[in-house]
Amino acid sequence: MTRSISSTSISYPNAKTLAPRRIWCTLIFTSTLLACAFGQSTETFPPPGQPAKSGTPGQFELIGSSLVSAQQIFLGTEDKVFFVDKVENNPAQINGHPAWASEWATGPNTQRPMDGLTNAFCAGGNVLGNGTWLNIGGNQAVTYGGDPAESQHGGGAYDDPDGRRSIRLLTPCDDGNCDWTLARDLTTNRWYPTVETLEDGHIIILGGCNDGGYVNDARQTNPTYEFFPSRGKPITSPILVNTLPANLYPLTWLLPSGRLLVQSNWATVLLDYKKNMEYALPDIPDAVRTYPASAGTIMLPLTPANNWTATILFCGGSNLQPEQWVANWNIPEFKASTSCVSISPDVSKRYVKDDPLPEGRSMANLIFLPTGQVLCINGARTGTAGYGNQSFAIGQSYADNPVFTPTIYDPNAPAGQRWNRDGLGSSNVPRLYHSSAVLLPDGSVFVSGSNPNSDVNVGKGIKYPTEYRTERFYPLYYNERRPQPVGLLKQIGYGGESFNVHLSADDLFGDVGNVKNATVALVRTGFSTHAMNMGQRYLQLESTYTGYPNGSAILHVSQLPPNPAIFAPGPAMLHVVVKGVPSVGVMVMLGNGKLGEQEIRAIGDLPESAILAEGDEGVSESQSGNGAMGRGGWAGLVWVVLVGVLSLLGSW
Ligand SMILES: *[C@@H]1O[C@H](CO)[C@@H](O)[C@H](O)[C@H]1NC(C)=O
Ligand SMILES: *[C@@H]1O[C@H](CO)[C@@H](O)[C@H](O)[C@H]1NC(C)=O
Ligand SMILES: *[C@@H]1O[C@H](CO)[C@@H](O)[C@H](O)[C@H]1NC(C)=O
Ligand SMILES: *[C@@H]1O[C@H](CO)[C@@H](O)[C@H](O)[C@H]1NC(C)=O
Ligand SMILES: *[C@@H]1O[C@H](CO)[C@@H](O)[C@H](O)[C@H]1NC(C)=O
Ligand SMILES: [Cu+2]
Repeated sequence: MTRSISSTSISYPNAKTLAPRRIWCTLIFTSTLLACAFGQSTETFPPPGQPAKSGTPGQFELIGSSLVSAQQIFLGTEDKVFFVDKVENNPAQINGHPAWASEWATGPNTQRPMDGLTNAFCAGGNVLGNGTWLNIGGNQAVTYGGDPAESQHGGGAYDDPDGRRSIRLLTPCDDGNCDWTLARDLTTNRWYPTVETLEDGHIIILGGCNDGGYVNDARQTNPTYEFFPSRGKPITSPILVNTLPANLYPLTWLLPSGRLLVQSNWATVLLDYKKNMEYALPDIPDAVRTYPASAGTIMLPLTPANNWTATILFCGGSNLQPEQWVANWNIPEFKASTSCVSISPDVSKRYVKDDPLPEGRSMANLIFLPTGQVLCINGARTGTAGYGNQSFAIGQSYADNPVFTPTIYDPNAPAGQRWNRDGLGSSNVPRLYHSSAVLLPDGSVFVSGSNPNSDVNVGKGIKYPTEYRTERFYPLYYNERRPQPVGLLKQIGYGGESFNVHLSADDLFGDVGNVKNATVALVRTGFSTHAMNMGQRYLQLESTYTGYPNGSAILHVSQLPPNPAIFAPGPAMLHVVVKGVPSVGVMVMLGNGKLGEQEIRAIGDLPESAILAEGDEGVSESQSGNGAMGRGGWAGLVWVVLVGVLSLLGSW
């Protein structure tokens, strides 16, 4: 790919267009200089190919049995899904005890057990700006049946130390040689904490409790937040103080304004973590969305069309009143909510009703597809998260009536038509409490887990066992020929020079007009647990296009908007979507790959979109080959240099 001064910017000056061109030549020129000066990387990926395996569009495929149950999963590299389970009697062993962590290589479909080090039961997780994943908090050491162990320092039946203060780190690898390590402990216990990545690639850790139960209570709550790397003692959060008992795993998103939206039980606030201030927003309507009501939640796509404004969607959950959060009535029969509501907290304080789910659901996972549509998968029509030995439980499950058929939300569809399950088949595997899902680079969705049991519980006649069966779900685009874009950057900055992505006539399905709808999207697939994918986010980069008479085209693509609060630094998948068909994703680094303040650059301007016809002036001259410039080109270059130098001297 050429990254010389953009040829489109310097072709054919003429009287009519000189002035605007002059301005954006300056921008391009200066941003090129800035990019050089600050060492912005221009390394690109080889074009992604076609998916390595085939699948049946709309259907699930059982791909094997996991080594540990998938309470928590994340995509760590383009090939590897990492699992973290609670400590339990999984048959897979590591270092002389049952494994509660593992790795699944999605290409070869092979696995290896990993040492989870301390009890990661209902931990939180997310990724740092430097690409290292964190798994935070957990439960005390346990023995058979999930009962407390005699020793909190290992050596019992499962040899698991207390995990409540643990910060476990994993820098994912593709050679099978990476392992979890422990950082210095948290200062307080956190079972069920939320973890969110911040503008500087550090993370904030919110909430949790000391020793669990169906819900939280005043005796054991930890209504505080703290940071990693540490910024000192935990800070008390009023919303977490005021929202007992359903305040575990508070639903939290970094907003483009730099504040955090925190939704807990019925309450909502904006948290300014830099000033330790909370600002009340209205209560959420219709249902409790936090654990154990466990709605599906997601920040909708941030796009040029919505000016990268964050809208958070909450779907399902359970309309339980405060006195009902006790496990002494028939919870598994209680109908889950169908209600979907959204809020755009940076621009409006109001919750807005959205199209309801086709059926009530607790524990739905909302998973981004590379198209920006949202797959709603897993969960139950009745009951809630949680388990116990009460007689009303189904086995030990507090939920019943699994939903086996996914449904897809299209944020661009008109109201009333956003949910659609046309062409989607069903799974045979109930995915209830402690199930998870994550998007894979080929656009299929990895689905695993479900374990409403205090310890491994498998065998005949068990309705909701400890689930190891693992599936891939293939969206309808799965078997289409995928675009193979050339020129995808390995590292994307906050602002900076635009880059060119080449699409062949085949990539455009034989119609250059399809480039008009082509989009370039970043997806952070997130850390999946308890019907949340912490850190999950979708952003469409700004782009324009030039289509050529031979049917190929170039997408001119801006880097990220110059604000890391819109999309925190760290790894993400990059896809080009043509006619609703995504390229196989490549894993890019957003920001400089380091913890700390990110460099912000001026946004380079983009050429105007055009589909050139045969004989359009300049096509052959300015675009043919790399660097062959006609007379107009040289004249343009002189302009650029002159104007650039003048502007640098500050006389413009
Ligand atoms: C990322 O930062 C953390 C915290 O400083 C550190 O432990 C980890 O090794 C870093 N990862 C990489 C890949 O540099
Ligand atoms: C629940 O039942 C399981 C299986 O019988 C048992 O191992 C466990 O100790 C029980 N837990 C509680 C809290 O009673
Ligand atoms: C887009 O958002 C930014 C702040 O993030 C604001 O400065 C700008 O005015 C907005 N543009 C439009 C067209 O609303
Ligand atoms: C492509 O974009 C046009 C105009 O924005 C729109 O009418 C059309 O529905 C889009 N097609 C697809 C397949 O998204
Ligand atoms: C199509 O035309 C463009 C612009 O002239 C050129 O860069 C590209 O190489 C051509 N592609 C093919 C396959 O001929
Ligand atoms: Cu849990």
